Amino acid sequence: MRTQVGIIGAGPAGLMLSHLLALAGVDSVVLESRSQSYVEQRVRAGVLEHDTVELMKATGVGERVAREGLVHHGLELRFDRTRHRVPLSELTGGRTIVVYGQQEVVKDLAAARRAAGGTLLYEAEEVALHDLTSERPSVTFLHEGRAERLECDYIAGCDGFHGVSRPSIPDGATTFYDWHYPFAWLGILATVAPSTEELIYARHDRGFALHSLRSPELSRLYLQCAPEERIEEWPDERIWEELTQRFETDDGFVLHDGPIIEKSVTPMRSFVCEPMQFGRLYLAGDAAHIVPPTGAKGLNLAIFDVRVLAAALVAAEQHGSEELLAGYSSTCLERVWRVQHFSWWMTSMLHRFSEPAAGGEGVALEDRLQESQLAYTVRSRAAMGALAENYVGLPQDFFG
Ligand code: RFL
Ligand code: PHB
Repeated sequence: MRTQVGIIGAGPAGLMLSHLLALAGVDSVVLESRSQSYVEQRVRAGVLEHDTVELMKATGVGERVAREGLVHHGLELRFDRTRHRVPLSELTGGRTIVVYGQQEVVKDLAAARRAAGGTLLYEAEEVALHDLTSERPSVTFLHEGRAERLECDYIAGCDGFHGVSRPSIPDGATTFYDWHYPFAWLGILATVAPSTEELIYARHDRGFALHSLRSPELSRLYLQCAPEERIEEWPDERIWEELTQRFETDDGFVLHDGPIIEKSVTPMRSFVCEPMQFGRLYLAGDAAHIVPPTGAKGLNLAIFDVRVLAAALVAAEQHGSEELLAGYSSTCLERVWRVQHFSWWMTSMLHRFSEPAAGGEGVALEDRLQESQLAYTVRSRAAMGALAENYVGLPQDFFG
């Protein structure tokens, strides 16, 4: 088998890359280890930045997000039993975010690739990368019981944090920056109307909680828990009780509960691989970096990477110019580090790092710092503006 660009992984990064390349006339093959239904049902992100949605619309995969996506103009920070609205659009010259499930983005992209005759091979096993520093790298794999070899000009590693692409780079060729947080998120999807119109990020002595949504009938909520938390110890009633306490306000906020249809625990880390490239292998999305989900950035960053990578691969394939490819990693990393900082900052401001102090004594320094930072953020228009412009996504031209 032969193609111009071999793409490992059919998540948002791999599928969007294949889609953008096809629009420019560059051929690709996407190899995915999971089944199509697994990939299209995996519940993950929900917040799309302004430019992510604009890109979907501009490239012909935005019809459903335009119809079904929930456009939001603000969010709420909740602490000390009090609500504080952050008017995102007002602070960013009219930019918005759109709430639309990641699996819906994946479905839309995969459908577009299939309609255009693209090759997506699901349930590819034993995927292995070869000859990355040669001009003819290749990928071997098993598909429907047959051993295959895909010869390519370039390989895009879009296979997420646990994929094979990054580990195929020899030791010492890249530097890893890695940080684990001392907590995780327990996430649920519930068939109940959201108790809020806008997302609520709540800081509470019992830990962080987030109220998000998917549709007028589906709510998505998260609560901070221990990294080693066992999901079996969280029956539905316990989850709702905990969430109710963390969202309580002095003005009587009511959290509606309902049947929980999905539950999972996500550990939190910050990770960057520098450079995002080795020989003719280019890493994009979670394969190259992980951000804690408090900033709602991972999927958006993955889309930004492949937008840069697609332009660079098109220049190389169609004009023989590798200049953009040479700058791929440094172009992406500017945004990656800005987003890393924002995600770390949101996480640090809203989560509980230590156990609640007994009897109110010995309150940790970080508690006081969080309280001060939150109060400043909602009182200062400049501070709120900084949160808003990062949250909706800094525009393309910000990084020069
Ligand atoms: P993905 O989505 O992990 O896709 C990688 C694909 O590669 C496949 N794969 C392989 N294929 C072939 N061979 C192999 N050896 C392979 N190994 C793996 C996998 O099966 C998979 O299909 O990475 P990609 O495309 O880079 O996309 C990144 C996003 O998925 C991720 O950053 C977001 O989900 C992060 N995230 C959020 N991002 C946002 O922008 N906004 C949000 O609101 C948001 N909320 C979240 C999140 C992530 C969460 N979890 C579960 C980690 C909320 C949560 C709880
Ligand atoms: C979600 O809707 O899944 C979501 C929203 C905001 C976040 C993370 C996840 O920060």
